[in-house]
This record gives sequence, C-alpha cells and structure tokens, in this order.
Amino acid sequence: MKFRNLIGAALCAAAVVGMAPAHAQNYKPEYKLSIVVGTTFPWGQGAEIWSNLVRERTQGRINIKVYPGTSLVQGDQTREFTAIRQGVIDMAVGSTINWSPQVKQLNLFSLPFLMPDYAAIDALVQGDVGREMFKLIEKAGVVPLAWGENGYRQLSNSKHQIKKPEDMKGMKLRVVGSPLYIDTFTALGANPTQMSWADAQPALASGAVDGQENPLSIYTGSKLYTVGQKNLTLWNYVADPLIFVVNREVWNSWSEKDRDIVRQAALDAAKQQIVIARKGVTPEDPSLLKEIEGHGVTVTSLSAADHEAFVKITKPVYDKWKKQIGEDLVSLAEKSIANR
Ligand code: X2X
Repeated sequence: MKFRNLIGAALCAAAVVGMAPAHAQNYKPEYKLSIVVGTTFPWGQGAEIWSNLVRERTQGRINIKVYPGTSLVQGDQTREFTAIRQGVIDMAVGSTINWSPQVKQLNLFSLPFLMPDYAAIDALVQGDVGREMFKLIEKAGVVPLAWGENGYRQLSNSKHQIKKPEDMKGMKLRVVGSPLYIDTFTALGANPTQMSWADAQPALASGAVDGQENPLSIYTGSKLYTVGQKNLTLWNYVADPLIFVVNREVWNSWSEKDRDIVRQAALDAAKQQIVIARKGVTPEDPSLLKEIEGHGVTVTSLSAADHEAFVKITKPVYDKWKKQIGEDLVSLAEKSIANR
C-alpha cells in the first residue's frame, strides 16, 4: 500500500514536471549585471549592448538590468567575483584586476610591460592563455563567455610631468586592489595606496592622493582633468581586459537554446566593446588624446631610453609575480606574444 502511494506520488510529480514549459519556472524576472563604471563608458556600453542583445534575442525571456558603480557590493570591486560566485550578482562584465584576489592567475595582465601593443593583448586573450584563464574561472565557479577590454592604463597626477621613474619619488598614488600594484609602484619609488574606484575619485578631488592610473576612457569619462589631474604619462605599462560572465546556477537554470543566445550575444557585444574601447587612443586615431590636450593637460610620451628605465626598475616585480601567477602560464603568455 505504502509502496503504491509512493509510485503514485512519483508519477504525479513527473506529470507536473513534464507539463511545465522547459526551465521557464526557474527564470527570474530580472538578472542583475554588475559593472564598475557607468553605462556611458566603453566598459558600460559593452554591458548595455550585451543586455539589449539578450533581451531582443530571447524575446524578453531573459531580462538583464545593469548595476553600475559595483553597487551590488557597495562599491567594493575586490568582492565582486565572490558575489558572482555566491549569486548575489547574476552576471558581470568585470576587470581581471578586480577578480585577481580570487583567481590569482588573472594577475598576468598586470605584469609590468608584458603587452607591448594591441596585437599582444589579442594574442593572449583570444589564444591559449585566454582559454586557460577561462578554464580557471570555470573551476572557480563562474561561467566565462567572452573577453572585452578596459584598456592600457596610463598614469595621471596633479604634481608634475613624469618621464622617468625618479619623477615618481614619494608621489602618493591610488592603485587598484591587487598587491601586485603595490609592489610595482613601490619599486618605482612612489607611495601607493589601495582603494576602490568609488573612494578614489573624492580622494583625487581633495588632494588626499596625487595621482592614479587608468585607461584614458576612464580618465576622460570621469573628467579627472577637472580635479587637477593635468599631467598624463602614456606608458602602456599594463592593459586590463574585461570578462563577460554568468553565475553558474543562473547559467544552469536556462534552456540550452537560451544559453547559446547569451553566449553568442556576449561574443558579439564584446567584439563591439573592444572597438569602442580602442577608439581615439591608437596611433591611427589619437582623437581622444587631442581632446584631453584641449583640457589643458600635458601629455607625456616616453622615449625608448626612458621606457627601458621603467621596464628595468620593475623587472624584479615581474619576476616575483611570474612565480606567484605560475611560471608555465606566464611562459605561455611570453611565447604567445613573441609569435603574435
Ligand atoms: O578601479 C579602477 O581603476 C578601474 C575602474 O579601472 C577598475 O575597476 C579596474
């Protein structure tokens, strides 16, 4: 008798499951997508393009809302990856720097002077290194879909032009949340202090710090020339890729068809986002630099000899972090760049 009831209950449950439209019962009315800056920045535009493509292509089944300012973790960028893993955040377009406290191999892109040009960045993220990184992110519990770009990080300050490492002596600089940056700027003789981007902007405005490093799109988008950041050094010392990701449970809750749509939309959006991120900051199209100079900013480029001085002084940091990141992975990156 008992046994028959059990079978009956099981059949009944199976019938209910069978009747429900595939997965629809698990879909949320809104998926929260985290980014650090606003939607007017190239980074944020990538997030907007992705969410719009997904909404259109799923006929609204997947409805993404973009949350700028890393607001879902109260602005603390270094907690973003953990929040994605835990499901506090459903999706993100995030920086490798901000996630490197959890996935230490992501520090690779912050090795000083590893990537000399855009072809080098592409050789890494679109090649074996990128695939290896995606495996590591997957292993850490998050589903990676596409590579985007924040960009080459340039140095600005309110004090004077920086042409040589000596010019940085004692300068109080805001850096991002990986200890590798503290090591790099300490080696350069500066006085680095780690803080979130949310805290950095008032700190620059009040003069609590003298300078910072960020891609030019962030520098101009945040109008840092209005808070005394009138000296800019183009040194391309690191570049910061972005990654389009989804929380694993959310990913598993979607139908296979919808997963394909979200993945393809991420790839399409990322491709467009990289074009937007490189606009105006390349030798072929320096229009953003012209705009910056128009705000009374002194833009300094490095001579080959000065560039060498920066590379040399940061070499011990590179060597130390090569070991921490993993010699094999860094060697693979060096090889990929040499063969680009
Ligand atoms: O905090 C920064 O400097 C920023 C906005 O570039 C990142 O999120 C890595």
